[in-house]
Amino acid sequence: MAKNVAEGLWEMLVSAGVRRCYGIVGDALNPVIDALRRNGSVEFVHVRHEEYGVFAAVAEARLTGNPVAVCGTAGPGVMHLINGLLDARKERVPVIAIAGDVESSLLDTDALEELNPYKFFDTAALYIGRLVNPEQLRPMVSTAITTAVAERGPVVISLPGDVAEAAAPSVSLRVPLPATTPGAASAADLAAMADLINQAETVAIFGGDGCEQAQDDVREIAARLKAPVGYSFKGKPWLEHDNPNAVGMTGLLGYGGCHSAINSADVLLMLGTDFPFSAFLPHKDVKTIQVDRDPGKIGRRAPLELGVVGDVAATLRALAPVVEDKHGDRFLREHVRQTEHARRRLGHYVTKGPGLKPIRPEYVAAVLSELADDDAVFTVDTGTPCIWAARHISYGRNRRMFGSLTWASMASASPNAFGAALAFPGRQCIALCGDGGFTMLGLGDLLTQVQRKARVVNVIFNNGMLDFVNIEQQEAGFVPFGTDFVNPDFSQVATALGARGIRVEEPGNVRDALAAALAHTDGPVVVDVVVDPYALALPSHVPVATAKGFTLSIAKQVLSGKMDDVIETIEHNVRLL
Ligand SMILES: Cc1ncc(C[n+]2csc(CCOP(=O)(O)OP(=O)(O)O)c2C)c(N)n1
Ligand SMILES: [Mg+2]
Repeated sequence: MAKNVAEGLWEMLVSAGVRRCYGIVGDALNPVIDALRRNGSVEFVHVRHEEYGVFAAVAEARLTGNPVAVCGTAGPGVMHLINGLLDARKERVPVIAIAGDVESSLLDTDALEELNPYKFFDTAALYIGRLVNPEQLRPMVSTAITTAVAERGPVVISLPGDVAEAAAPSVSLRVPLPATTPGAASAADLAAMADLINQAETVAIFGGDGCEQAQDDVREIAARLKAPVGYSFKGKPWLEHDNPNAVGMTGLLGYGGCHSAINSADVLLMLGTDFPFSAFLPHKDVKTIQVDRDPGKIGRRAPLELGVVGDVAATLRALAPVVEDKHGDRFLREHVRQTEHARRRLGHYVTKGPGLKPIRPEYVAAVLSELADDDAVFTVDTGTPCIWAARHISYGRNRRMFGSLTWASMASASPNAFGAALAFPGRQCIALCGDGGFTMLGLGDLLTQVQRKARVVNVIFNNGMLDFVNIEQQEAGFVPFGTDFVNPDFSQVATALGARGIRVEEPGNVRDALAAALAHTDGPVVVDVVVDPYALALPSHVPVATAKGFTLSIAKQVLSGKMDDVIETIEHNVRLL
C-alpha cells in the first residue's frame, strides 16, 4: 500500500536524525501521531504544556547537536509553541515544529482554531511551509529540515489532517544533510588580524559560545599573547576551567578583571560571541577584532577595527603561525590578580554560608557545584538563578550549562533539564529554578518528569518573589512593586505529584539535602530551598546610572515607609556594597 504524507514526513525526519518529538496530540495531528507510532524510530514525549515540550527540545537539540521535533495541534495548541521556538531561534538550534492545521477545504475561512502560520510564526521561524498538496512533501519538508540544520534554527511545517492522510508521491524521501562546518577566515583577514595583534602591546580576549570547539586554541593563543581571557556566560563553560589566563565575566553577571581587561587592552579579540550588553564593551580607544562564523553578528555590539568571518577554531589555528609571542605579562598579571580578589569577595557568602540564615543562594550554588558529577548538566532560569550559576558554579571540561540566555524567557530551566535528562539518561541534570519560573511552567509538567522517571534535580531558589525584577526596579530607581507572591511548600507539592520532595530551611542542612537529591536516580527530585530574598547581586562594574538608580530607589523606599526593607537589603549585603 502506498504510504501517506504523514508516514513520508516521519521517514524524512528520521533520515535527518530526528529521534524525539515533544508535544500534545489532537485533531489535525492524529494521523501524524499515528504514523509516528507505526514508524517506531521516533519517541513521542507527551507533555502537559506545549511550551514545556519546546524548551525540552531546545535543550536536547543544543546539547546533542541533533534536530528535534515538537508538535502542537491547530490554533491554541500551535500557539503554545511560540515562546520556545523564539528561544530556539535565539539559541540557534534546529527544532522542527509540526503544526496541526485546519482541514485544507477550510483554509482562509476563519474556521474554528484556524491560525495563519505564515503570520503567526514569522518572528520565530527561519522557514514556514504549509503542506496543502502531497506533491509538496519531498521539496517542502526537505527545505524545512535542511534550513533547520544548516542555518541552525526553528522551522515550522503546517499540516492539515486531511493532507497528512493523503497518499504520498512515490519518490525518494531521504534527506541528505549538507556539511555545515565553516572554515577559517580569508588570508587577507588573517594577515590583517596578525598585523593588529603584532603591533599591540596588550591584547585581551573575550569569548562566547562560538569557542566550544576552540577551547584549546583559545588557551594556546592567550598563553602566547599573555592575554587575559574574559567570557560571556555562554563562553564560560568553554573558557574558564584549566585556564590560568581566565579573568571572569563582564555585564550584569560580571565578576573579576574581565571588564577592565577588555576595556583597556590595545587590541580586543572577540571570539564567537554576540554578547548583547553593548554598554560593557569598548567603544573607543580599544581596537576590536571580532571573529564569528555568522556575518550578521559582526560589528553589531561594538565598533570594530576589523570584522572577520570564520570558524573560531579554524581561524585561530590559521593565525597561530603568523602571530608573534608577547613577553611582558604585567597586563595579564594585573587582571588575574583582580579576578582572584573578586573570587575571594564572592566567596564570602559561600564560606559563611553554613551559618547564615536565611540561606544564601550563593552558598546553594557553590555546594551544588562542589557535589555535582564531573559530567553534570546544569540548566538555569532567567532570574537570579542565572547570577548564582554564572558566579558560583564551575564547569569543567565535561559539564554542560544551558539556559534561555539570549531570549531570556523565564521558566526554561526545568524543561531544559528534562530534555537533557532524556538525551543523557545516565547524567545528573540539575535545574536551577526561580520560584516564579517553576510555578510558571515547571509545576504542571513535573508530572511528565515523574511519568518518565526523568533524573532531574529541580532546585528551587524559593525567595517568594520575582527577585531579579525587584533588583532591576531598585537599580532603575523605582520602589519595588508587583514582585512578591506566596508559595506553597514545594516539597509537599512534589511529593503529592509523585516526585521526591526535599525542603531546606536551615543552612546547616543544605549540603546533606543537595547530596541526597543528587544521589537520587529513580526519577525527579524537587529541592525547595528557602533562600534570602535580600541577597543582592551587584556586577563587578556598576554603571553610573545603576548606582544612581539604586541610591534613588533606596531614598524613595525610605520616603515611602519601607525602611525595614532598606535596612534588610543593606544588612544582608554589606560585603558586596
Ligand atoms: C516569560 C517571562 N516573563 C517575564 C520576564 C521578566 N522577568 C525576568 S526575570 C523575572 C523574575 C524571575 O523570578 P523568579 O523565577 O522567581 O527568579 P528570581 O529572580 O526571583 O530568583 C521576570 C519577571 C521574562 N524574562 N520572561
Ligand atoms: Mg523568585
